[in-house]
Amino acid sequence: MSANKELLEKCVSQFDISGEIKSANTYGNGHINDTVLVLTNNGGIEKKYILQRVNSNVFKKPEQVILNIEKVTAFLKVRAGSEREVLSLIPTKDGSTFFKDENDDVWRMYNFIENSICLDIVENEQDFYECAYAFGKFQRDLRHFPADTLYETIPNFHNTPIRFGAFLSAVNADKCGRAAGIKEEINFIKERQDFYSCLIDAEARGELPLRVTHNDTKSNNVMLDKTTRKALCVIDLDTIMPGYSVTDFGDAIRFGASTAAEDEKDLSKVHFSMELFDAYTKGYMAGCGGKLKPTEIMLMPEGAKMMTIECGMRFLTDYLEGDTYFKTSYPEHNLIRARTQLKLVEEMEENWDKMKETVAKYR
Ligand code: ADP
Ligand code: GN1
Ligand code: MG
Repeated sequence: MSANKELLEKCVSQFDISGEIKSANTYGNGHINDTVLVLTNNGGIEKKYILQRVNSNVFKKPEQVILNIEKVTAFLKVRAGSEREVLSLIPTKDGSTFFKDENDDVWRMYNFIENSICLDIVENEQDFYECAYAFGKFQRDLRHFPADTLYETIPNFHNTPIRFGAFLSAVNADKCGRAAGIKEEINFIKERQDFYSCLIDAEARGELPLRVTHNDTKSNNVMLDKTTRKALCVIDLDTIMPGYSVTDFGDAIRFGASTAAEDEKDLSKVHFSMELFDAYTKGYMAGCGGKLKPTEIMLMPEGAKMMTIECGMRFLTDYLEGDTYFKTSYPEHNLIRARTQLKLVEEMEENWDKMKETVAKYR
């Protein structure tokens, strides 16, 4: 999937940036898009940009992804204190917000958030609090954004019953002959099927409002200031769509409240941390600034468990279908990722009462 040098140079040259291009190299640890760090030199002043090829296998209408981002970043810019607090699309020389190459792939460029870091593994509670605050504030800042103007860039993205249906189809088709080797994981997911509609049911009862949500709230989608480690900017805006606050909360927990990486092979290192859960809950509530309904706050543990088991079934579905969705580095990568998710689900179930007490404490 990585672009050749010639194509990269062509793409970079489309955008309205000044100075000589010093380098353009693959960057970051995302599972979806191709990300390139572009370094320029303008009379001795170096400047960085982020160039990305939108994954057209995942986003079937990439132009709609860019249109959503245009609207949301313009809305957030008015509320931001500085240019490090919001992504800005750099226009092309002919004034467009993206460039379409000869393969019909869509490329976009962003300002680089300077002197910042993002966390592939959360090392302490304070950093996680900051990530939570950033996503909570994002929710609060967008609460008056007109949700009906957004395209649904991936339909039913966090609709777990539909994800479960896709998982069952992949098990039945068993395209790569991998199902026999993962019976235990398949049973784990099937045993919990009564749970998968609980958020949709809560929405139907009026307990869970639809909001503008980020839908991919991993800690490596928040930039923190390198020195102060305070939250600066929420990135990876491709999946902004109407959704539930509890799934934004939950996706962050599944990724960040683990004591190990998402693809840790040694499951004895993978634990659900109640300390990190507590820190994130506190930070998210503070960031949201009291704008959540009590009923949705009480459903946050369900959001965490739902996102974790949903992600587990998504990784397993991709494993069964031959690894066509998530980027993988070795043949069992999606299976390894799925196993960490299922381990976390088990430990969330063991800690269920404590999770409920924690969210009640901060309500
Ligand atoms: P993906 O959808 O593949 O996860 P992201 O948009 O999250 O792509 O980008 C991948 C990584 O690139 C991020 O985790 C972050 O490290 C880095 N990155 C992306 N955008 C920026 C930016 N504007 N400034 C600094 N780093 C960025
Ligand atoms: C993908 O793009 P990235 O790496 O931030 C995926 C998320 C998954 C995540 C699992 C568009 O996120 O939904 O939760 O991997 N993004 C998309 O790590 O499918
Ligand atoms: Mg990302």
